[in-house]
Amino acid sequence: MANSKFEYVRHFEMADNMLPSTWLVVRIDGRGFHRFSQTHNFAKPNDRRAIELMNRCAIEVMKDIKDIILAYGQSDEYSFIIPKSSNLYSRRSSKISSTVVSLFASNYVMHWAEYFGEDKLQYAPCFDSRTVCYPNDKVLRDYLSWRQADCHINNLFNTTFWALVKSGMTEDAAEKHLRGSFSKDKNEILFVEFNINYNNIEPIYRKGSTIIRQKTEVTSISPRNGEEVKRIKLIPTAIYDDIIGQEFWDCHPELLAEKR
Ligand code: DGT
Ligand code: MG
Ligand code: MG
Ligand code: MG
Ligand code: MG
Repeated sequence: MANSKFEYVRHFEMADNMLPSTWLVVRIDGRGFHRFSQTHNFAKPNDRRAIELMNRCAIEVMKDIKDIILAYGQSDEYSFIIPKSSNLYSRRSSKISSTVVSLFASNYVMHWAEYFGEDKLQYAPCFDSRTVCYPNDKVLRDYLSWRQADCHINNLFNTTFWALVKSGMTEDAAEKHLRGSFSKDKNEILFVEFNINYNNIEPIYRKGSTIIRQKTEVTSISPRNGEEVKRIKLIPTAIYDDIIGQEFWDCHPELLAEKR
């Protein structure tokens, strides 16, 4: 008997398939990472271990979910891009969101010690997730530009704020000092007072991390004759480029190509 009398309850489930032929973006974001970063003594303004762990999780997600063509991350968030042509999980929104975020969070816990060493994980981290569809390439690029601009604005602020605090200003005073300031003011404070040229700060902090599938030569040992075999594979790899300008997209034309 395939059917039971209980099976009608299936019809209470609502379809949540995302529009076909649109870009899908899954964005995950750490829940309460203001507290999480304090509890785990994240370095200010940027903790290299935390960023590299986030990147590792995104890479593991992309290794598992092959439909994702690019991921962009900064702070406690990551966005995963799924192309218009994808039919992943029949484009069901909650199925896609929940699978991506669950994989991400379990990898975060699984790989924590590789990045934080003796600094133990104090409590279970949690991430939220949403899937949004974007109708065309322009809106998708504007979405990614929005996230990278957010990274820049926050990083410039945080870099200046923590430089002021580390030089002896109270957090309240630094906050007041920077209120209403423009980018050029913060660049000037960094340069004049701290001898920091903001543009020389490592791109991983200024630009965030973009994971793309890069052609990489991998060497394996043939089980047949024990000889080395070299092959080109597409390996998800973190880069720290500007993704707002045209140049990145010209260098990677496959990302926006219709057919894949
Ligand atoms: P939410 O997302 O509404 O649950 O709340 P939060 O607390 O996660 O806030 P959100 O996502 O707007 O901001 C991310 C927080 O994580 C923010 O307080 C800064 C912190 N954070 C992220 N990366 C770093 C880092 O590398 N170093 C430090 N010190 N803090 C970081
Ligand atoms: Mg958060
Ligand atoms: Mg928030
Ligand atoms: Mg966030
Ligand atoms: Mg099942």
